[in-house]
Amino acid sequence: MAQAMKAMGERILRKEDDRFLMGRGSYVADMTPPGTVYAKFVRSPYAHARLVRIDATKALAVPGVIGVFTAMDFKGEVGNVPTAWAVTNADIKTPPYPALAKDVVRYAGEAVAVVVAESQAVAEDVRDLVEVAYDPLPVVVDQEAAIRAGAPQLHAEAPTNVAFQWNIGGDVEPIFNQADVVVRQRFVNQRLQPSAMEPRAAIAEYNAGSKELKVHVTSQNPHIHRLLLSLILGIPEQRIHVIAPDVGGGFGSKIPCYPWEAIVSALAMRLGRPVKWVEDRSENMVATTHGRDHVQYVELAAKKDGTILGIKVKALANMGAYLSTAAPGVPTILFGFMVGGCYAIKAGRVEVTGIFTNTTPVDAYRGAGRPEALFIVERMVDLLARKLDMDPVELRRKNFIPADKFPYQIAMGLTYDSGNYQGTLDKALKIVDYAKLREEQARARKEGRLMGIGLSTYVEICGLGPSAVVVSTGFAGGLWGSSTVRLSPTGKVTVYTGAHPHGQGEETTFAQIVAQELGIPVDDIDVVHGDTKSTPMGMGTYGSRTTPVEGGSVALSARKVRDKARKIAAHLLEAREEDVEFKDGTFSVKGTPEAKKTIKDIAWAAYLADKMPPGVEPILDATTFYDPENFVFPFGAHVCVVDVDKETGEVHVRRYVAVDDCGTQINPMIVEGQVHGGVVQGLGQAMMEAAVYDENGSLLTSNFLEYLIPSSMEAPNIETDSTVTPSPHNPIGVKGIGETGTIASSEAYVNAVVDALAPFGVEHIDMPLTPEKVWRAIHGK
Ligand code: MCN
Repeated sequence: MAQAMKAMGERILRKEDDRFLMGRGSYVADMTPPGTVYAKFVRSPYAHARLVRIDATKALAVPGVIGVFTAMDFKGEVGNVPTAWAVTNADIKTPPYPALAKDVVRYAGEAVAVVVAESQAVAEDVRDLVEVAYDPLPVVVDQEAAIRAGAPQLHAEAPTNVAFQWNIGGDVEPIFNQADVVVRQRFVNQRLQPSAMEPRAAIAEYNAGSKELKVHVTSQNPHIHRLLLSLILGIPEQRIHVIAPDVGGGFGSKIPCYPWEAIVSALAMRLGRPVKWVEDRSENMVATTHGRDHVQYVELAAKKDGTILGIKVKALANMGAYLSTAAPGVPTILFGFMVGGCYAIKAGRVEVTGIFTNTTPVDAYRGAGRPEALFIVERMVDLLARKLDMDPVELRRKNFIPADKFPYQIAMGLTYDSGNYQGTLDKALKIVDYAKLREEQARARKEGRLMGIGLSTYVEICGLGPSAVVVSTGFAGGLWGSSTVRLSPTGKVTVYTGAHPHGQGEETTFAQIVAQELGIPVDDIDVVHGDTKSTPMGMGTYGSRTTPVEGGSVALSARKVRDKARKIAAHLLEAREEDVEFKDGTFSVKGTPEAKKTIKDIAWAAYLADKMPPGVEPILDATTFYDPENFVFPFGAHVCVVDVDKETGEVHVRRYVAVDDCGTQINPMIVEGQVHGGVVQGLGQAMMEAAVYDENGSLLTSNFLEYLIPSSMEAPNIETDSTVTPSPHNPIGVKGIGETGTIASSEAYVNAVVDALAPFGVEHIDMPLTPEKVWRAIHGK
């Protein structure tokens, strides 16, 4: 059967892969409008210093240099970068986040000046000729050190470097007093550097005639970028046209509006020429936001029989030197609500302190808050199992929220929409043959071999909004989804979405949704995104929200089109609307099947508009702004089986099984692809990734020799399977899948390694589990 006829649930190849795999994509760096000049930022090598003097004399003497500009040159023109998630009830401090440092630099990599030249090469060379005199100040990079008395201070507005203090949950002491056993652990969820294939880039063009600023930028959310640029530059939004063309991955790091995008825009207006800035990899490592970076103190209380009673968490979140766009919401809202995981825990209390340090700002990174939360609860459950001498499977089963109790309100107040945690766990255990693995492990231990089995049974929150809930947390935007579904006279479809997929595949899956609703072949449906002029105001792609929220909107728009088409069909067929049936793209009259019109016929009729029913407008076209009534909560069970080499500390993943439930699947092949990518990203954190600063605040991991990410050599074979528990409130029953793998996999891996090392009494190792760390744990160092 031709691929084109398939709709939801089908494993069709991605429409976008033709251009991505054949080098036909169109990225910001590929574009060079006539007359383009090139910007390069001069960045501070010091993590904390007073700016004494900037001397551009030598740089300006180089042929081809157009100018060197500092903060003073943009006074009154470029404002500070606003925080879009000023979390409520957190006494949040938002010190100025300047586009270019004025008097003080607060992290190594902060921009102090910008060079503009006729060529990229000259701009790059000249960057090093700008002489900047710094007066170094004391540095603090560690969040625990930053809140100690006498620590260096970053901002006058934030005494003791505290950016915010947030908490959730009530008094857990009464529940803890009923406990027979309490397990305690300190965790370091290390800082990571999102390593998208394409670094960031922007090209700004200003049309003095129309007074319009056009910015091509690597963005996950062009409309949010437009809003933030408007606020920073003081230009009305309708005069800013933001286009995010193909984007080579983001993983959260392309959500924020970065100051340098505003500077490039201001330069284009000043110089009257297009200004292009393309980040190089070294710049990307210091100037693109980092992720995670928590220190967590956790206590889990339980009865002797394994019934979990309550959880207490104190987290210290390193925010870096400034609060980036979405940053405060990540270690609070996206973290705190989820620390109870998929267990029927009676009480929970989470206290989070956001802390300024002399490091690159931290913001969302795949999973954003949820990996930090699920890691805690899944490790704590294993620690409890060890303490009670119970099998971790049995302990989990005992405490799961039962499948017949959904929708289920958790102790933290959220309501999980649907779930069957037992179902995914059973399936995963069957695939690995858990009982047999445990037998094998017992034999291995007798023979002195180290084999470990690690579980992760997770649930996560995604599909952000509903708007009212998200805005109540302090987020400066409703998180609804938007779409227009428009049929041309010949019955082909264009879907305009407020999302901006950048590798996830919605050009295909959104076409599948419309194909399902309208019976039109996928090949006849194009999805347009990423341009503020052609798409409805939209909130972009992150938080695995695109399919549940934006996709929900697409389904609703398609249904509106179908309803309108049915009215026109009934009129043309001289039947009552309720007598007209719709199947496989054709309207027919009940009882007289020969009386029929295809949706294509109706598209043509709606274009001619000469025989329309009274009150019905021409053209098949509908727009929906869909605000979901709840979040969606995907879940699953991952099992990791490892062998550890006692002599070298090396870990070999023997099996990795992921059974996930993201509700109705639109394209199971894409779902699996997302799980693969997500799992490898989570394993990267567990195995090797870590951003490391020295005591002077220099990022030691500023290239791919020092900052290790997993390659195909380290990535294990990932066996995927699924169950399907639709979300009851979503128009198409879907939940997100884009982050589940990352949220689930690091704890599955660490649980497996710690399980392998149980004979040595090892209870915990902080990530990344490098061979050296594992070896030290084995040898008691
Ligand atoms: N899908 C499906 N059925 C479902 C759920 C999803 O067929 N029930 C499909 C979707 O239609 C889409 C894909 O799976 O094609 C992922 O959808 P979704 O879970 O809605 O996630 P988003 O599109 O919102 O993507 C965001 C998510 C996040 S938060 C990060 S970070 C991430 C990720 O996706 N960054 C990525 N995956 C990435 N993949 C690539 N290639 N590049 C990135 O930067």
